[in-house]
Amino acid sequence: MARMEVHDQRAKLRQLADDFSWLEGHCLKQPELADHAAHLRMAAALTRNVVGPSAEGQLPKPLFIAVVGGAGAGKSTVVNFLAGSVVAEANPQAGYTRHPTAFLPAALGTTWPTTLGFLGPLNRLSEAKPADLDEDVYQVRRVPPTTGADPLGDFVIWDCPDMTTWASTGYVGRLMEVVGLADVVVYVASDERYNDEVPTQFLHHVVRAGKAVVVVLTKMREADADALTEHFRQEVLGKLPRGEGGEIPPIPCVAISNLSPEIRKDPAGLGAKYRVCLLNQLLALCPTPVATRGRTTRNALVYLQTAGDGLLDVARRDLTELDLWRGLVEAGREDFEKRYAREFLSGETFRRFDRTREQVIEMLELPGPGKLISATLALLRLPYRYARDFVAKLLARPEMPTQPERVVLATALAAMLDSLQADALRRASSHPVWKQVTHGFDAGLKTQTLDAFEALYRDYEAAETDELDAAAKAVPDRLAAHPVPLLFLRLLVLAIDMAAVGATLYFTWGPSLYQLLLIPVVVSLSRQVVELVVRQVVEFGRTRLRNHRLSLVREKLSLPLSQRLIEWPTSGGTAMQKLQQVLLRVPATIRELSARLAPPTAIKEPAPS
Ligand SMILES: Nc1nc2c(ncn2[C@@H]2O[C@H](COP(=O)(O)OP(=O)(O)OP(=O)(O)O)[C@@H](O)[C@H]2O)c(=O)[nH]1
Ligand SMILES: [Mg+2]
Repeated sequence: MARMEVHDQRAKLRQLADDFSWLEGHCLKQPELADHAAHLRMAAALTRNVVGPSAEGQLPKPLFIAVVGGAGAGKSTVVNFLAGSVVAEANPQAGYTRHPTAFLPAALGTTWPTTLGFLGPLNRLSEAKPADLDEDVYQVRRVPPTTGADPLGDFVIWDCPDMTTWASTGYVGRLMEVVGLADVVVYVASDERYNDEVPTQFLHHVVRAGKAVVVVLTKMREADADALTEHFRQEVLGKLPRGEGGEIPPIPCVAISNLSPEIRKDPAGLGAKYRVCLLNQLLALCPTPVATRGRTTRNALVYLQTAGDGLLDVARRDLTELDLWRGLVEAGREDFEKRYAREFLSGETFRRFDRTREQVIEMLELPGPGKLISATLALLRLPYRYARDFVAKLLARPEMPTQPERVVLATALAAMLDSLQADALRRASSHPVWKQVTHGFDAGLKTQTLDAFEALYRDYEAAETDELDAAAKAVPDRLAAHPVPLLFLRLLVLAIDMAAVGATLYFTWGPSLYQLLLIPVVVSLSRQVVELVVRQVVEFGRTRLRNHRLSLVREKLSLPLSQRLIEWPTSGGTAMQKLQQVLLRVPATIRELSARLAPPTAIKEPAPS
């Protein structure tokens, strides 16, 4: 691999482990996701301690054994049996061991993994300290050399803290880090607490992570050994989850019955019977370092893939709540628009259109010599005009004072924000998204949104002025641009007048003064008809403008503002934004790693029979 590539891959692995850790923290904040937290912690540990070193071509030696179990189960004692001498501090106080200690066989020399980020958050102690030191540290100790070949010469043995309180964040993180590293996990359970819930749950995680497991049952009476083993097989091992698709070897059970203090002090001599049995089972699971580490890595990748698939579960609740937020904002936007239509548009008369009407009627007057006719007709209609204006004045209702448009919009927006704030507050205890939105409102989200509105409004105002002008001038402009149809309309209007006059004269023939009085009435009537038609045309334009105005408000104001609000929880470096980032990044990185480390093997064609 080129240097660039190595560097790139390291950064990606580090990012992946960090993302898992971040997701774990995210889950710990939500009680119903606590179960995922353990998965994610395991995934982070596997990334740092198995996948990372393998990707960098770390040698399969040393292999790692992690000895785990409930408090006081006898883990430290089992470590001594594995090492063949008393190296670990066994202590009657349950929960004594508080940080992991690695015991290096003499045969291994100074070999120690050097991958960056190895054992993640744990710092290596430079000097020996008591096993009950309760800090995020680990220590490395040497096993004194034995006479003859050491059967576990390739293995580092880890004495681990218990997992009794592993649901809390305390020292269990240290345990998980080492379990992630392990090629074999030795699970110790004592007779009185062999079926405790928390250690058993932990065993489930270990198996799902694809670790090879050896069970050691301790402290039972010699006579009960077989019965207890059988019981454990059925009650605990029988209920293990199925693996994630990796190759998980069967789980052997070794019984170490109640040991006298003398045997405990001499594991390789007086305790040899138990020790040999334990070593045999363990070594049977580890044919060669290459095969063993290969399995650990493959299973880790399988686990990471399923962890990647499980991410959506982690985020499902968040995404549902985000959808809910989106729905609330959308509903708020619709209310906002309805309120604008009701409180402003429906009362808005667009006075500008009154001028349009007059303009159109003027345009219908005859030009040139026709002016004379128009003037005559106008003269004849004079009494009608006065009467009409007089009646109109009588009937006119005082105009309703409407609020300025900007005020109506700003008020509607403020109301929408208040209602969103109340909604978020009501849900604040149900999910972090709402808490975040509530904090946002406390920190001025409303003012920010109203400021954004003011800025958008300037744009909107410019657009609406142009639109009003264009809409009002539409009919006169069109008439002016088409002189032939205009002339036709003018003649039509004239023809109506003439026809009315002609018809009146014809039907009431026999000249008299009354008949002459009828003529102003008739031309007034025909004028009334023309004006009605013009009014209808202009009114049509007005309605169209109202609809347009609503879509203009939507386009320039309500959509951008609601979009802003919808995106608010997932922008500006918030937890939700990070969540979305991580959800995209993690599966992509895992796919890439899997492709690089375990290229899919070609499916073999079945041999023709
Ligand atoms: N009687 C008897 N005591 C044992 C046996 N095995 C271990 N012990 C004692 O039980 C106590 C706990 O054993 P440890 O090996 O320290 O257990 P552990 O699982 O490491 O415990 P923590 O580190 O405290 O979680 C110690 O005092 C041991 O000496 C046994 O077979 N019989
Ligand atoms: Mg211990």
